[in-house]
Amino acid sequence: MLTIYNDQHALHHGKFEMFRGELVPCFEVPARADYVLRALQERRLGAIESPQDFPDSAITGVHSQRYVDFLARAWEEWVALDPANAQRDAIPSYWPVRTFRSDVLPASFPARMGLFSYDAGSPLTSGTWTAARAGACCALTAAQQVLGGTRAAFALTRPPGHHAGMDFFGGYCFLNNAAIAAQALRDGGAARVAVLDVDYHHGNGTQAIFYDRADVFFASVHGDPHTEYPYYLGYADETGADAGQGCNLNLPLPRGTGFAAWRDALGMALKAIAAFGADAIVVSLGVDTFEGDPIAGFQLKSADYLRVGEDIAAAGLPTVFVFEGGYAVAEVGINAVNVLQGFDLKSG
Ligand code: OKP
Ligand code: ZN
Repeated sequence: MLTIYNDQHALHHGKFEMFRGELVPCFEVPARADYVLRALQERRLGAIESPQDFPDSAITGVHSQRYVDFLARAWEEWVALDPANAQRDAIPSYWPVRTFRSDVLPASFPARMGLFSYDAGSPLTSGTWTAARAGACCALTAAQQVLGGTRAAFALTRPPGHHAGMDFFGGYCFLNNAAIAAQALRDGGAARVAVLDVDYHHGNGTQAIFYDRADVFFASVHGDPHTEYPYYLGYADETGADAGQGCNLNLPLPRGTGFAAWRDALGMALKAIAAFGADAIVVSLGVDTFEGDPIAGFQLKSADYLRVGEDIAAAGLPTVFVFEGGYAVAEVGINAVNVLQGFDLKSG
């Protein structure tokens, strides 16, 4: 498995996230990627290459220009509010919910930060834009390799991406790397692309980006949003809109679900992707489905991830893996690389 990696991910290093009325240390830390990199090297899974650079147009295919402009300048605006802010992460605290306007961009930076986000758990730091942009370039490079005939490639990136929407950040995500890769596959000639999201949390951003499109199928297995983050999207009755009707499949499962039931759901997602007639797959590879994950509730064991990789390989399609969640830091490398190794063994 070819891996695309860049150490600029470490420039995104949030200190604290808001959780139930207090600031707690961030779960989404640079060490996560370090563990995955080390596991890849130890198992000699294949070449590890640096990303190429891509123009902003590769990002604005799925994100709005005004959101990209906001992100690119956010840190300098935050520090301009108060020089002491250089020592503090930026966290939003106002949001324009229903009845407020989102067509007017307030001059106030905190007001704009709220307009472009949906939670207080995703601190924006001095290096967030650089890290997120480098991550998107990893996803784009992986997609480029797969378009060029490589069977599969893994974008080892953080921060994750699948909660980020067309014009908002949240859930630790700023740029939707999986959506950016899927759009690049489309632009590069794949007529029909599927995004398979196996992270514990529903990929609300990816779903929303492609919800009314017939050319990108979104399938997700995740914790039931009635009780699990992101709560407001990810229900089974969300099947797509307009031309995209029938091109969205949510398979929510109760907290506590173990591998047998989870694997059945994965099988349903893969069956739907085959029926859709996808030419390529982008996998949002979160391993927070692990039994030891501190912020999630499924019960997968490390060895189960080998089977996950095998099942995905059996689809027989060119595949871009994009790293998402997984917060049991010491095990995140074993679990993610088990998926990739299972895939490699099965696909020969
Ligand atoms: C990102 B990804 C934890 C509360 C949950 C948001 C979780 C985002 C997960 N204190 N906060 O899907 O792995
Ligand atoms: Zn997750």
